[in-house]
Amino acid sequence: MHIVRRLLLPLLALLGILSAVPVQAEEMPTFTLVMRAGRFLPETIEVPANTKFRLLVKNEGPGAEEFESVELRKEKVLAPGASSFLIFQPLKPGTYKFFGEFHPATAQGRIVAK
Ligand SMILES: [Cu+2]
Repeated sequence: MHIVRRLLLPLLALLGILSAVPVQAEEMPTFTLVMRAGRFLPETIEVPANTKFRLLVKNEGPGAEEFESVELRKEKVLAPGASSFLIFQPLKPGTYKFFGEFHPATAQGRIVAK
C-alpha cells in the first residue's frame, strides 16, 4: 500500500544520513524498539516532547516486519535479524500510534511525547 513512498524513502533516508552531523547524533536521545513474533517490545515508548530523537528498530523475527506510523509518516521494512533506525523530528506532546504492517492485529504500539 505504500509503493510510491517505498521508492522515495531510501533516497530520503540517505539524505537524512548525509545531513546528520555526528555530534548531533551523539546528543540525540535514542530509544530501542524490538519486533518479535508479531509484537513490539515495548508497546509504549515515552520520549521527550519537542526534542529530536532516534528510534533503533530491531527485528528479531521470525519473518519480515514493517514499522509503520501513518500519523508520523514513517515506515521501515526489516528482514528478520535486521536492525536500523529512524530519526524523528520534535513532536508536540501527545500519543502517536504505530503498527507492524505484517502483523497489524497484534503489532500495535505508541510513542508518547511528554
Ligand atoms: Cu507500509
